[in-house]
Amino acid sequence: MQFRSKRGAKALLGALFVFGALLLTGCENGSVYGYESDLSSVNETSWHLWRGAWLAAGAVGIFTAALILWPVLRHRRKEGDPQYPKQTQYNVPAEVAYTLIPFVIVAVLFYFTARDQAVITAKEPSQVQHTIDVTGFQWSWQFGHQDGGKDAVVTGTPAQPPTLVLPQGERVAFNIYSPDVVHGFWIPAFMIQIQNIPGVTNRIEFTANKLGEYPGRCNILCGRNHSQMVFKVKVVTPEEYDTYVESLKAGA
Ligand SMILES: [Cu+2]
Repeated sequence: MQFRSKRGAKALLGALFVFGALLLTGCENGSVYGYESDLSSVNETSWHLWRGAWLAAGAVGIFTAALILWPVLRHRRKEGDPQYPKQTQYNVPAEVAYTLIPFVIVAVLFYFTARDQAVITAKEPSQVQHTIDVTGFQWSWQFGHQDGGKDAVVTGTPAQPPTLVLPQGERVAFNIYSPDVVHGFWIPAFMIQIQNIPGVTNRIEFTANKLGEYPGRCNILCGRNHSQMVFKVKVVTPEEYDTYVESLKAGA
């Protein structure tokens, strides 16, 4: 980029500043970060980590852009300057700084990630009100509602994707199975994904907070019809949930 005048440089810096300010002042609760902050118990933790990571990335990006643009704009070669500026490699303070600063960034991200992951994956058996077995198979999903015994099972097909019905405000434990290859149980709006691994039972617990319907998907490339491994999540009131499980039993 060539700037004929200082005005061009100032305009660019101004645009960067406005962009940065917009990024940093994103609204508190909306989906400006692509997710809602309170749709599920996972969002309540993950959303803040997600936002924090974006803000940190934005701050680092703006700082780095400024470090690049400052010499580019202010220290351009003038008439009479030598072809190359004075070379200053092996500057120990500079090298220590650019080793230390990335280390600090990674350490901070690691700390918050580990802290929040512990919350998200915590098992609280005394607070679990329902247990659902989630089996991902080539190429659909099966949801077994343990409240209803062996018969309260929904099995989907690629042509008829199943619906996972969840009770609003009640903590559900999910046992995650696969009989064939690795699948990924993913509910994007709930900021949750956990792998279905053959021979391993993964477990996750969470609470759906708001009534509504949300798309679910497999997010591990698992074979030819991977793209058809979709399902729907429907959050209903606890009373409706009980009625639903009863109807599954009766219909079986
Ligand atoms: Cu799959």
